[in-house]
Amino acid sequence: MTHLSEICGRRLASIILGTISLFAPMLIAQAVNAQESPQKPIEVKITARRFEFDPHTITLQVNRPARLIITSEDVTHGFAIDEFNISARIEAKQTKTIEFTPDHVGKFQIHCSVYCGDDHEGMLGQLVVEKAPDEIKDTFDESAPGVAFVESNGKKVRIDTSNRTVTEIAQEIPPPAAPSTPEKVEQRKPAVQEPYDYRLINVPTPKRVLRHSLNLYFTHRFAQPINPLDESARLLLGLDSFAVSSLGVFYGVTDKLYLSVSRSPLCQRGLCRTIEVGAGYHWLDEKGDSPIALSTYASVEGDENFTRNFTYNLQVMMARSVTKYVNLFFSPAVHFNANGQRRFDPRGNEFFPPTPLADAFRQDKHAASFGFGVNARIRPSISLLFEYTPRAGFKLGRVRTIFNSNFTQVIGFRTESEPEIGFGVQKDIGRHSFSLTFSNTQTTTTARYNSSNLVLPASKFIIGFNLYRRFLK
Ligand SMILES: [Cu+2]
Repeated sequence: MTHLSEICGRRLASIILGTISLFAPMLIAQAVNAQESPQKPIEVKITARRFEFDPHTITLQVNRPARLIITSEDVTHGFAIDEFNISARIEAKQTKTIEFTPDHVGKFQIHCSVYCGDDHEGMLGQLVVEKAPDEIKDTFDESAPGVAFVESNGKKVRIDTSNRTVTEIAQEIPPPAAPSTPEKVEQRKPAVQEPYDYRLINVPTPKRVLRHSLNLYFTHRFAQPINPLDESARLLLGLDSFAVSSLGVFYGVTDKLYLSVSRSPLCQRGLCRTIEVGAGYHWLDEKGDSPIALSTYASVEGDENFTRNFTYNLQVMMARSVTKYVNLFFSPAVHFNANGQRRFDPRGNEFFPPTPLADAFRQDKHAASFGFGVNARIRPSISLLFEYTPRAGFKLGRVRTIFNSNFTQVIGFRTESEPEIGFGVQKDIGRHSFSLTFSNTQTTTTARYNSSNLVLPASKFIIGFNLYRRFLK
């Protein structure tokens, strides 16, 4: 009896020893690992270049320190993971090391936080934080004496000392850890950046105004038509002539809603210092379900620094790409009170001798405009622009006096006006865009860009430029 139990005991001991020797290397490795982890972080090398992170996805372990060694291959980039308050700047061709310990499991977006070019918004990566691998677990079967389970790295072994067997058990339907740790997939879709600017020459586009971005635009229109050249050459093609400069800002309240204010000195009969205040809403992007990009805009213009002669504009801006490089635009608008207070009609007392006939000459009070446009990207940062804006209702132009045959008496009036036409070339440089423009209008506010008191036919364009600059974002 004693002998037998001795033999049994020896066998039991040898089985356990054998099993332990089987798992010992793992145990030791695990122990070393556990000891090392506080000092030795997981090291990941990442390359940042326009417009990607390489590798795109990095995997770390929760509660295990990590060291990210990020090198920029070209220009200055940012490396940001909002959930872990990481935001680093990697100077051009430099390397930066970030150390941190992810404290929760999940998938998180990595994004570039320093503007680096046209497709900056799409410069994204992903951080996956996983659970640490399972440690060795051993349990005894309470109901069957002499039976033990050893579990490591997803493998489970059953050791039965009564019949001296070691069997690997297929994991019972693994109680999925998923419900207990719902992985938060944070995929913030970057706002789409359309391949065109906020205006062609004058016609506005449905380009999205980025949330919390402040945008500045500056337009400049000279007065002297380029044609005829023998006249304009003396004035450097008009560059020496009297010019009209307008300045505006707009701010993205959200990725859809924006507010704008601009000031333009010119409307008609000299200066009228118009201030335009408006709000726009970006409804649709061309990607996804919608065949077009669509924004709407409403504004009020008031002369003499927003104190009188108010005009109310409602506008819809639409765009559609026809190829990867060409976009078509249509931006119709209505301009209520565009000739309110009869302010563009002639007055009898402006003539000598006073001409009561002038008081009877009335132009329409309201106006509508239909801005058509196209842009064509011919180089990665250069686009050609064209637009055409016919109008209905009141057309700002020039009121001509009609005399009798021997020029002694005014017998009537007529309005001369031309639809707005413009073309230009646009160059984008980072957050700037610059357009050299040729158009037959000098005015740039919504009620006036589509017409001008210059009354220039298409053969007599003036030079101008538009300048956009995005701040804060
Ligand atoms: Cu960037």
